[in-house]
Formats: sequence, C-alpha cells, structure tokens
Amino acid sequence: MASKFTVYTCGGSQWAQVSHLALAEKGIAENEYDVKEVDLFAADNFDPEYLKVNPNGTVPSITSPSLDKNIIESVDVVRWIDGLKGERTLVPSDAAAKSKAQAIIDLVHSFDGRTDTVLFHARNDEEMNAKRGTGFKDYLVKRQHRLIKEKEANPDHPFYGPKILDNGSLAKFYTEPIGEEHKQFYKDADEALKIWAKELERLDSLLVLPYAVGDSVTEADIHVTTWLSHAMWGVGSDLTQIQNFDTLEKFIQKSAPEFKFGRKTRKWWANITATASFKKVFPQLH
Ligand SMILES: N[C@@H](CCC(=O)N[C@@H](CS)C(=O)NCC(=O)O)C(=O)O
Repeated sequence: MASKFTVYTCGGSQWAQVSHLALAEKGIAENEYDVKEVDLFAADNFDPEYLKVNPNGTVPSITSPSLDKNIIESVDVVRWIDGLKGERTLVPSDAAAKSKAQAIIDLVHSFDGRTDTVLFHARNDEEMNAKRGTGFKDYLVKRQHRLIKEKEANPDHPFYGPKILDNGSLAKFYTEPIGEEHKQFYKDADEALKIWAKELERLDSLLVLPYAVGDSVTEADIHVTTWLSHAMWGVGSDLTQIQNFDTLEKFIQKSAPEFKFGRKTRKWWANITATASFKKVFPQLH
C-alpha cells in the first residue's frame, strides 16, 4: 500500500463511521493509517486549522501524501478506501447494482433523509423541553459559541458567517423561551418526520437481500448502516439492543401512525449487524 494516510474522524459522527466500516471490510490494519479525532462535541471541526483540511468543517476527511487533494466527502472516502487493496468489492461492478447502490446512498444523504430531523427537532412543548435537557442542547450551544469566537478571531474567513446563521437558526429553539416561533418549528418537524417515514418505506423497497444490493456487502450497506444506527441512538434506543427498532418506530409513528419498519429492512439489518466489520465498529449502537 502507498504511504500512510490519515483519517479524520469522530466517534459520535454517523458519516465518519463509514470510514471505519470500509477499513474493516477491506481488512486494512490499524497500523496502516493514522487516526485524528476531531471532537465535534467541542466544535473542534470549526478550528481554522481543521478547515484547511476540510473547508466544509465536517468529518470524515482523508489526507495522504499520495493524494493531490484531501478527500472530504464520506462517499468518496469509501470509494478511495475500496481502491487501496485487493479487488474493488465495495463499489459494485455490475451496472444495475451500482445504480441501485447509488440510489440508496442518495436517499440516506438527502435532505429528506437527514438524521437531524430525528435528533434535533421537536413536535411539541413536551418534546422540546425534553430535548433541552439532553446533550443536543449543549452541542448546539457550544457550536454557536465556538463559531462566534472563531469569527471574532478570523473576521475575514468565509466559513463562519453563514455557519453562525445556520446553526443559530436551530440553536435558538433550544435557548429562547418557548413561544409563537416554536409552533412553526413543531409543524415543520412533524412534516419532516412524515417524509422520513416515507423515505424508510422507499428504502425498504430498494433493498435486495441478503445485503443492500445483493450477495455481498457494498458501499450502500455501509452508508445505510451508520445512518440507521445513528437514528436509533438519537431517539434514545437501548444501545445494546441492536435488533430492537421499537423506540425509533414509535417515535416515527407519532407523525406517521401507520409506519412500521419493513420486512426487508429488518432482515437486511439482521444480516449486516452479523458481519465482523459491524461488530468491530459498532460494539453498540452510536
Ligand atoms: N456530505 C458529508 C457530510 C458530513 C457531515 O455532515 N458530517 C457531520 C458528522 S456526521 C459533521 O461533521 N458535522 C459537523 C457540522 O456540520 O458542523 C459527507 O458525507 O461526508
């Protein structure tokens, strides 16, 4: 293999976990690369030094002396890791499987499928007050403080202004007294969760068993796995009860009462969670 590369990651990040699943699937040993933890909970991804690595301020990223440009998107990270060793097994060679894998990846990376809907939004005062008592509030508030501090220190940096507005537009629902503006926030969350339920149904119809697009684990499995695990974690599932969708299902049913996790999704999850790579990266849900 070429010279050592560096994976920028964070234990609590769904998209960073795709790197670790891909590395495990490809059998790349831990001494073949370096790992740098970017603590999202301390908002270290907003450090101007990290923005030089990844101008989006997100994880994962990969740097390597063999690369002209850093890799800053999880989809590209998996594909690059796939090319490091042996045959390309994660990107399907069959055209139909490849396009189905892409459709599945697009679904979990889409605005409609984003896990933020499940993690940060609330549909009523009760949910809002409950969320205000969790680490989600600290996360959003810490981010806002860090962004403002970095903007003061780096006033001309183009990253901070838009990000302050973006994070602030969500953080305010956690910090300001509950009032009129929350009503629209709740309505939007409810609508987004109805759409989320539809996306899960669409995912179920796209899945081919035993794995996402057929007989072997591909990039599609990797992206859906980290996404679904993160959503289960985000709604407060028992993290050791890996097969138990109840908490997430009930959470979604509050917006989409007919929703149930589909037969194929459950079977696929049982298959993917039985793999050695899953067990290595997910000793419990996160
Ligand atoms: N499209 C990017 C999204 C990466 C992403 O949003 N990562 C999250 C963690 S799961 C992150 O770093 N968030 C920090 C932020 O947006 O400030 C990818 O797939 O790599």
